[in-house]
Amino acid sequence: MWQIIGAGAIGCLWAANLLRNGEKIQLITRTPCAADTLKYQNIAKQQFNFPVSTSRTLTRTTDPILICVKATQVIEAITTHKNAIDPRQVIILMHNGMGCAEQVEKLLPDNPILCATTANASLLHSPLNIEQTGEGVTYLGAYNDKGRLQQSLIVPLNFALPNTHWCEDVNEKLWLKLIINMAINPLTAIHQIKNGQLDNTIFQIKINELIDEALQVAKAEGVIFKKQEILAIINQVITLTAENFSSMNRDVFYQRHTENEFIAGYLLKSANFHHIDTPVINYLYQQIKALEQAY
Ligand code: KPL
Repeated sequence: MWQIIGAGAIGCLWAANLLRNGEKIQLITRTPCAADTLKYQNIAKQQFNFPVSTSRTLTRTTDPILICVKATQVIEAITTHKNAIDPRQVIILMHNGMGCAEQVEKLLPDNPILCATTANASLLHSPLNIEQTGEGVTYLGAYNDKGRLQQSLIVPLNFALPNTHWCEDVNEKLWLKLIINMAINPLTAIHQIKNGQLDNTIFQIKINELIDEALQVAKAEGVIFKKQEILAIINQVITLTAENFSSMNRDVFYQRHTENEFIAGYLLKSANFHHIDTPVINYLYQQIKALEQAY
């Protein structure tokens, strides 16, 4: 039985697609959940209702745990359920931003840990009621040595959501997503605009500057990207998600805690360590922090 911590848009998307293939699922929620049916509309607009079990506590098994809460909630989730986690259980982390896996490894030093990044998009209309709004690639790879032996998990995951791949160097994919989030999320949150509005020249100039900074940091960490390729990918995401609000935009709008520390904050810590000057990233980081403090 797969246990998925976090019944948000992405947790429910994996739950629905694993259930569709006959996998057993338990969704772990922070607050009690009255619903016992997962309503799912796929990208082809077909509707499904899956009976699903939810619980506030983790059941003791040795099966994998997929953690789909936001980066800001990962450590709290692990701490809450730590006593029910078996050291043989594979922990899969799937969220925006970086910096959580290091902390998870300290809490669960014996567990295989995998990191994942997905470009599948989904919208949570109400508890346990989701619509898939975008199809994309998912990469999964090992964070620690024990994780390297878990490649077989790709089979049920790829069967659930096609275009899911095992990646020998998932770190590079995580960095790519981090840079995409750095380019899109703070600007759309500060200016309260949709992703598509970033095609405006004023924002394109800012994106260009912050990509220069982010790529220097990535390079110092041993991850090398070509600037023109990264800019093309970012602008493709901007076009494909033109009508969407980024997750950080919505967090600021609803006055929720954002993933700032795990996106800009992570880049700044690394920049500081490598003595790299990153004024644009720092400015955006401070702006988001100020918005959060004003809630
Ligand atoms: O991941 C995203 C988010 O909104 O958090 C995208 C859509 C890629 C924008 O950064």
